[in-house]
Amino acid sequence: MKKFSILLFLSIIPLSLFAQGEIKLNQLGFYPDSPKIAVIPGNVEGVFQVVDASTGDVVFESILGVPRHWEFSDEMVSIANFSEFTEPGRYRMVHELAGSSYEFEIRDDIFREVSKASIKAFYFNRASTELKEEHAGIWARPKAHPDDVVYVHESAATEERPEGYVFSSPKGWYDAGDYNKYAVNSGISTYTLMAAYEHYPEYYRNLYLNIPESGNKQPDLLDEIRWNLDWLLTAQDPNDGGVYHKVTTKNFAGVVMPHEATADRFAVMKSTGGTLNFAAVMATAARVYSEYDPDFAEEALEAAEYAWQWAVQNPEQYYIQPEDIQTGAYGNRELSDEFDWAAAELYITTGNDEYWNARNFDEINVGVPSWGYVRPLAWVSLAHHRENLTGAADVNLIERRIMEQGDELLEEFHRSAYGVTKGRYGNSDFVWGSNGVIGNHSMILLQAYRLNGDETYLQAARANLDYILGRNATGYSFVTGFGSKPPMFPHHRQSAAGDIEEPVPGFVIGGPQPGQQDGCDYPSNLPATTFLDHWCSYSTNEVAINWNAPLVYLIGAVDYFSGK
Ligand code: G3I
Ligand code: 9MR
Repeated sequence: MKKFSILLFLSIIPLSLFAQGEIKLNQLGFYPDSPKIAVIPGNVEGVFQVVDASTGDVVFESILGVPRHWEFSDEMVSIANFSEFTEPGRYRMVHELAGSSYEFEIRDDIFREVSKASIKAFYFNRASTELKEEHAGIWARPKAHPDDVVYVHESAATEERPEGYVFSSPKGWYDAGDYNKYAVNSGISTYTLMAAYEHYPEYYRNLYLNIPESGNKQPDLLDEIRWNLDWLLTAQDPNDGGVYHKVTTKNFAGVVMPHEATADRFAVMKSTGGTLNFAAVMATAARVYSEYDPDFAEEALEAAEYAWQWAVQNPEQYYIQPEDIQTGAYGNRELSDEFDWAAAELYITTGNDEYWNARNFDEINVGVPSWGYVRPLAWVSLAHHRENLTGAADVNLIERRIMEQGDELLEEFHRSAYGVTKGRYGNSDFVWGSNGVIGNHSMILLQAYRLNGDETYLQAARANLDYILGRNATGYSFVTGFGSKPPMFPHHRQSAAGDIEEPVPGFVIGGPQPGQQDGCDYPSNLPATTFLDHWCSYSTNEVAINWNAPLVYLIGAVDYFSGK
């Protein structure tokens, strides 16, 4: 009967009403046992169906929730909840007026491939190496940016290393769609990947990424991270411990492949921000690599303490972009959070109370991490290590702080018409890199889940992953190569130059935000829909390591807790 009625309405409703993709859901799909939510725009009500993708048979039917307004896209939306349906398979969702969704799957390991790809994206952004076909497939490319000749820029000149001094600073990841390497943004990105390993080692020990180091004794994720740590170590001046803010060309390259971008590279200004990010990352690396590479761990800790000393002696070397340098600034004049984070990581790794006492942890709350606000990372690490801290730390306070932040986000999960936490902080959740923001919300939610085991925090994190993979107001899956409607024209030079049509997979693009700093012609001004899948749109459609890292963390955690 159900089958009959659906065929009947398919035949009588004009085709134009069936624009695929009006129904917003995770375009990959769902775990059998997890909540399954779709968002239906257009102020509609009534019955929705889940149909078998190949036969069209109705397999589940229920009633939409009451339409509600989502202020960030200024639309009325209803929730279709089909969590009760648990049968593995391929399906579509159908609603009489809203049409049909893209196909999706219900499967035990639904996010395994995207989990790997989100890490592999870092491999694709490696500087100083050829990407061989056996690892990179159709995205293979020649070696580029050896960075064995890097010039000290005037802004970084010292007696031992005057302007024009040449040193070698190879490896590392390209920051984003550009080809430069920035210490500040390396900080949160590298840390977040290490946190994924530190929190879920069993998951990552066996996750095979097919990178050149696969098969060595160390887990692939740690091999990938090491590529950037090796670069970062070279960005520290051995003469004083200070860290160059960036290794960069003077201007952004054109739309060319990496090996065609051959302009001179410069080490620009030592900064307190860059140096503190370095200290925090190296202190974390000293813990994370101690099992597989104790010598490296020791080297990392020494480098971290050296950097900390420089920062303490030079607390206000704010980055100022020199006139002849046009590339990313990552400038930041509020560094108390960088000091807190570096102190916390050094304290955890060394057990030395002096680091704890250097800061006032009693008074500060958590917040949401970003490249310019790293204090939450201190709390993430403190919470993970809370059983092994010295008496100086207040474990109850650490737990309370994480739970307060988790609860704040959870309020929005319950309130939001899209059922996500994005929007908790209003329009400021829709800034350049807004998909990184929701990734970082999720990272905090997952800490709350790890502390108290209440499934609601995990559900909220999974809902945020649904947002990234399609349950959002643009109807895109924001991860290249994944979903029915992924970005095809990201602001990623490697993807835009060359002859390969598909962009390099596994990258989350920055995401909608209304700033329009690139001056492209946008179809909308609203926070959640100002987005263009076009090269032009570097303010919404670029990729970046600090947005991919929380995606890695989120997918890995979800797959670890819910996947089979
Ligand atoms: O913090 C303010 C906030 O107070 C204000 O309400 C809001 C309103 O617009 O703006 C916020 O500042 C934004 C800032 O990012 C922090 O999110 C700026 O508008 C925005 O222009 C700025 O964008 C940064 C962008 O570079 C331009 O500088 C992004 O965060 C940053 O991720 C991005 O990074 C670039 C690198 O420079 C170069 N490599 C590519 C990378 C990704 O696009
Ligand atoms: O490609 C650059 C991108 O990586 C940066 O995030 C962005 C903002 O700094 O700038 C992009 O480069 C643009 C430059 O700023 C202005 N001219 C056009 C460039 C992109 O084609």
